[in-house]
Amino acid sequence: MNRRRFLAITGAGASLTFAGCLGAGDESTGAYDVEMTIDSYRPEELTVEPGTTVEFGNTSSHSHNVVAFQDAYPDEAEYWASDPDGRIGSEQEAIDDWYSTDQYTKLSPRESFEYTFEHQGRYDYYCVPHIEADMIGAIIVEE
Ligand SMILES: [Cu+2]
Repeated sequence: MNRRRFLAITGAGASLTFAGCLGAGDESTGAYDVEMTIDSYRPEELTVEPGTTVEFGNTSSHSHNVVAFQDAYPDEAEYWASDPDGRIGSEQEAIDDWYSTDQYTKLSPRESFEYTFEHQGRYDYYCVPHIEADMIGAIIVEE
């Protein structure tokens, strides 16, 4: 094994160890741009520049998701949700997904997902199982 390869493997191991330190219920690690607590996103509103990748991380002991309100995003943007493979194309599909056996959008404790916000404007989102607890958030993209 050459040295560069060894360093690459060591690096991956180090980040895995770090992720493993994020205990359930630890709600203020600062490890993610937006954290999912037991029933809220923190911060509830986040302002970023165009092209910023935002990482949403579940630091609670409950499962959550991140689902865009239909049409509550800039005209140029596409529908988005916590489904990295892009199988979810509308709010209704996201709701149906949560109540199906697929749950593509589900983020279990200590899981995270990233989304890059390219277009300026406001992106409102919520958590399907916790909408009644007002688990809603917004990403505001501006220069
Ligand atoms: Cu939730």
